[in-house]
Amino acid sequence: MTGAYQDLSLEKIAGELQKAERVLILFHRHPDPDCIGSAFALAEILIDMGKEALCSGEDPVPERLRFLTESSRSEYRPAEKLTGFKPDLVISVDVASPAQLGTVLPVLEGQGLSVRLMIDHHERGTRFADGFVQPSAAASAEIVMDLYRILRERYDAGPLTLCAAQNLYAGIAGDTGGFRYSNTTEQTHLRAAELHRFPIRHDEICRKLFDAKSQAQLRAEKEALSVMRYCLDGEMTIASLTLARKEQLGLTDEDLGTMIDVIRTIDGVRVACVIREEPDNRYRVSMRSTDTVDVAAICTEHGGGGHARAAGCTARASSLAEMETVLIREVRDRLKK
Ligand SMILES: [Mn+2]
Repeated sequence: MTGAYQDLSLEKIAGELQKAERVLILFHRHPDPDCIGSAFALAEILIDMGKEALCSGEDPVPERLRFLTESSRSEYRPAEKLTGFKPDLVISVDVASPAQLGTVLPVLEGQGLSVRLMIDHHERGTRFADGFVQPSAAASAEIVMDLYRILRERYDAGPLTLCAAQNLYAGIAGDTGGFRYSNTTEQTHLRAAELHRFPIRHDEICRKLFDAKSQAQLRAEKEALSVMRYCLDGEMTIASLTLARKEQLGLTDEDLGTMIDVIRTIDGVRVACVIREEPDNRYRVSMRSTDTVDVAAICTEHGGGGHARAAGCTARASSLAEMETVLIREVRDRLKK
């Protein structure tokens, strides 16, 4: 459902980008390799076309992804520090719902700006701008590659820079779990193959994305395994982290992203769920499904979004126990179907 917003072709979006002089590219909160890779690759492409391009989002580029943006000619700038930039086009990449833009939206509105275009591949979410949403794309970075092709053929986009190629590869590798998830298609591999024409260090990118772990991340994974419960006859795992425990273990949000991975890979588990307490009775939920259960449907009901097999939301509940009960019930109802 697109509501009042229009689906646009990539040709149309390319035309809008061509006309713009200063482009602000937005990515989602709790950034992942796909949103960072897509945003910074697009910025590089636009800078090559003689434009100015900045990237913004509620959270800065996480430490573990800085290797992607270090050599970029663009930069991350928090929304409140954009005054003076005055973009003539604001475009979001990989953002499924306005909630994922977080505090950026009101800050932009305060500057008289709104998101005019969106490029995304999430199946579910809440549209907030005209744009191109293609759920069959494994990553938003795939769509940025298609957009680049049009900019190259029709307008003055130059050859991809190594930085752009690395960012695109990281986006695709990130969202496909290193080409292992069910979203990986022939098209995904063809696009990745195209990026191999550049001297990208795919081995290094994948090692940094998937293998390299900080000690804090391992503490978080250890915690996930030790507090994890099996529910629904072992078909669901759930692990919760309170604010107090997070503090006690010295963990930051950046350290928590892989907690879900260690509890979703257990034999027989069809749905895995990690709940992290946030201030003011809010709970950040990550869900993964290994088969038919559409976890995006559950997360959408709580204001989030995502893919059928990987989704998230930030929901409200009176307590952590209540949050757990609600989610277990929603999974149970879907397992029965
Ligand atoms: Mn993505």
